[in-house]
Amino acid sequence: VKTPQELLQGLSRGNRLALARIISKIENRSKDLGELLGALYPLTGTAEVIGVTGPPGAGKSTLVDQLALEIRNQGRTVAIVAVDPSSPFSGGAILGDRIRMQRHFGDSGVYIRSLGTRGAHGGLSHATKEVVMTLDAAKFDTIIVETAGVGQTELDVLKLAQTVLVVLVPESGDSIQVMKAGLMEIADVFAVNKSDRPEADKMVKELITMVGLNPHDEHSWMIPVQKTEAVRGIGVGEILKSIGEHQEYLQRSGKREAKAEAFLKGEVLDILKERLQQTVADTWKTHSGAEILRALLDRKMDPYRAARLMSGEGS
Ligand SMILES: Nc1nc2c(ncn2[C@@H]2O[C@H](COP(=O)(O)OP(=O)(O)OP(=O)(O)O)[C@@H](O)[C@H]2O)c(=O)[nH]1
Ligand SMILES: [Mg+2]
Repeated sequence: VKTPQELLQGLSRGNRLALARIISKIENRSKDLGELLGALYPLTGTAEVIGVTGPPGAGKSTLVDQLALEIRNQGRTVAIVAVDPSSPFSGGAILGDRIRMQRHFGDSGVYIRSLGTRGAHGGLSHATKEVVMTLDAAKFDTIIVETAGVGQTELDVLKLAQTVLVVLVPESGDSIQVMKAGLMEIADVFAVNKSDRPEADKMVKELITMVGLNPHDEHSWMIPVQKTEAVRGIGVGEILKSIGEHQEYLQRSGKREAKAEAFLKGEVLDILKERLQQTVADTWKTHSGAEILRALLDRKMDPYRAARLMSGEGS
């Protein structure tokens, strides 16, 4: 059994086994996780984190694989995290993962990991954030987080990304869907994939119009709309260029730090909530917890005072 310190040393040396061990600890909510992630935190903060979302079957995975190849061609390393709240599987169990790995076989500059609901006790989005933090500490230049849909878990996951790429297809259609799903609010770059199909140009035009209708001034980021044909690698370079430009924009405008700030505040709040929940659950089991509960039932105490007592604020 490796100590957290040994695991961290392994991680910084690029040891893939150490990386895999830490990720299993995250999934199993291992007891020394807090200590481990705490020690790991100072090593983070350098990775470019890209979120990718869009409707099922839009070609997200295909596009992400192409982006990974392009990133490798530029000499940078890349980690892909595929998050699927509907999948009970985790780790290397997903068939698609193995197929993906084969494309990058023997290339230690690419790391691919799926996360399903198995073992994600603290919530899948929480586990995903921790995995991304670990990959950041492992010094991957770019981390791509691919999510399956636009549910709450997915939106939560996308908060940790600096740049969000939304992948659409001409059929998924009408721009109204984009508005309804709130995609305009989260997108930093649009890809209109499967542009080999008719209607692609029409959709590009509609999206550009919609972007223009968004309130903006000369300092705003205008969401670029790019046509792609992921299966043939067409338009991939342009997407990567747009992502790079958005990263520069974040840096220049100070929004990168503002995003990090909002994210970290949320993190601390999440940790506090988790702890408070545990404290409250523990209190009910004690003698004074039972007394409080009796007093509540007898209307001799109100829930507000009970909460004050349990948070240690006194009466
Ligand atoms: N014609 C065409 N097919 C494509 C293109 N890109 C992807 N596909 C195909 O679309 C199907 C779905 O692609 P995926 O990459 O798995 O899509 P996804 O968005 O990751 O799907 P989920 O993860 O299941 O939501 C596959 O059969 C791809 O080969 C494209 O540009 N043109
Ligand atoms: Mg996919």
